[in-house]
Amino acid sequence: MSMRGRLATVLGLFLVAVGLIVWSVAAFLTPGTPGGVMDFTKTQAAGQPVNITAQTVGSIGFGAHPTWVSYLVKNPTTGKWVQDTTWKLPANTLINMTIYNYDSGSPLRNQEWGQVQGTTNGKATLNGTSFQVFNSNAGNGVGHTFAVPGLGLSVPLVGVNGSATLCGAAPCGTNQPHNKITFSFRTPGAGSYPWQCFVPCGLGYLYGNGGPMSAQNYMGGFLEVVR
Ligand SMILES: [Cu+2]
Repeated sequence: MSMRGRLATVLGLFLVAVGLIVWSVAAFLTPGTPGGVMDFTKTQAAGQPVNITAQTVGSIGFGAHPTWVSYLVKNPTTGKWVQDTTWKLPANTLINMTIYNYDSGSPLRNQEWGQVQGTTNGKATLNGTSFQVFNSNAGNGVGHTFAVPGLGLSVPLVGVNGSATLCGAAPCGTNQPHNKITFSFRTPGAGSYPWQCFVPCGLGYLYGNGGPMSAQNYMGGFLEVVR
């Protein structure tokens, strides 16, 4: 092969490699499509605690309803953010939850939702500080709750300052205004346990309870607990 031919081949291969790198980075950064089941049963040894990382955003920024509020969850294997609220979990196992809330808040209509309920120690942490109840009439209020009625579990997700420039499209990064909320709970025996947000955050819908509030993969989903 001539020098020119060899150079062309090398250049061609280089461009293919660059293309592949750009494609994989873009694929990683683009959130996954909703509708699947996020499996948390295979990423740790049997009986070991399961770590779940989720985020709540004021507007998802993509898909059929880009302006809707939504939850996203981090794929435990790939680390990729996915808009998927059906989580497969092992039974009788400690779950360590970390939720990054990127949304602003407001006073709760029912102050009961400001109380942490059903976690292993009856508490949660807000940016590293332990709390049992959050007074939503103070500060930035509450944006959402993570609640599993069947487990008596409910944790308020304290809002960020609404006058700041908030993350406008998911997945949001920790360089954007957020509150980090952590708590732990134990899964019961096998079964399907619905979870949801109880803050009427469906802006523009009747009483705030339509749209994302009543749509799976946005403000609610299922814990599919398996043996
Ligand atoms: Cu909500």
